[in-house]
Amino acid sequence: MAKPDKHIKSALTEKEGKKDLTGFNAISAKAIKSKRQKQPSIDELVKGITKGNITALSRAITLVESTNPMHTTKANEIITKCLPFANTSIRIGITGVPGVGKSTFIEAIGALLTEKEKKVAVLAVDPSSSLSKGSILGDKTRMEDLVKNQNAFIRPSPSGDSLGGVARKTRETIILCEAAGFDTILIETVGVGQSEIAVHSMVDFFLLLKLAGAGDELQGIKRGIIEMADAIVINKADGENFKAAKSAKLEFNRALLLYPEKASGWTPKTILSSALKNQGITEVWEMILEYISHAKSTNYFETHRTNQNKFWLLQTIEERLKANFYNRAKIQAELEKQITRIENGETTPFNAAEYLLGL
Ligand SMILES: Nc1nc2c(ncn2[C@@H]2O[C@H](COP(=O)(O)OP(=O)(O)OP(=O)(O)O)[C@@H](O)[C@H]2O)c(=O)[nH]1
Ligand SMILES: [Mg+2]
Repeated sequence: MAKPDKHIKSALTEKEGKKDLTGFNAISAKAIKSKRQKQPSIDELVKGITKGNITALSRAITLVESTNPMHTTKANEIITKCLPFANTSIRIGITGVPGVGKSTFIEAIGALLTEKEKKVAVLAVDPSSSLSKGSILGDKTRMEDLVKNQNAFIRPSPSGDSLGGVARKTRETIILCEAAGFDTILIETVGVGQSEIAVHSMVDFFLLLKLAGAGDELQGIKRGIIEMADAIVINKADGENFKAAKSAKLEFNRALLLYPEKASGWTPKTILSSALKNQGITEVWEMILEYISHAKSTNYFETHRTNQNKFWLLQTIEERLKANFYNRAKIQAELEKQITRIENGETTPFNAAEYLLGL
């Protein structure tokens, strides 16, 4: 693929460009124009992606992540054209509190899978990363072997102000990665907010990483997340921690029995791992394969994906309707007035809502 930056550089170093400002501008404009011309077309990008070209894939993801409406239109077309090649991977969500070892675990399982000739894409849903940037840098350094691996592709979390926006971008990125031939998609998310619900709604298998010895409160894990998990992996089961991890496993196994049966008919499993020492990783992968073959044999795999698509359809409509409503100038002006009227006892919240919705 052409390198537009190189092109500009060579155009700008031409003698005339240096001597004469007008000429420089002309050359510069020419260079920019040619840069624009060198931007790959939608079809070129799609072709590149389906051939497994990482540059094309990255460019398309950048379009998906862009807030420029022109880019969004282009991205939508690319996604539509990639759809027939998508839906082919196993999508795995990995959650757990900060520091539990998600990135280290992904590095370990990523190494195992690429050894098995699998192509692994690692994505992240972390709406807070646009503020802190910390986890992006952290992830890249903690997955230093995987970053260099030819069969792995790591894309940090897209920045975005809303979880809905980040989730949409990640879902579209999954489609692009699948079209590019990635057969295993790992999605990391920090288990402290709403983001794990979003990730749970875009994966086939949801894995919760936990630490031994810390209560659920300490680990910031809500009951709902345990209920969503297809497996609990107690990480850092090494050194002095090993004993505690073993008893935590028994405890979780007992606790899991109290949860209602999952729609998939799958009984969640508990596994010990040390991502750092590369222990228990194969066991986790074998369990995931067992789950996938179970889910496929019962047709749950397909039904689940269809339901997820329905969920995102409705979710997107709701978000759009809400945004359209609140962004209207009339609503923005009237909302405050109605709040004051409620405070003054002049109207009720229900009447005010009726009034605003009727505007
Ligand atoms: N002893 C031990 N340490 C581990 C293990 N897995 C990860 N760690 C260490 O725990 C720390 C955090 O690991 P990460 O993989 O960055 O954790 P994370 O869950 O991705 O963290 P965030 O991205 O910040 O949410 C690092 O210092 C790791 O080396 C393990 O199995 N055993
Ligand atoms: Mg991490």
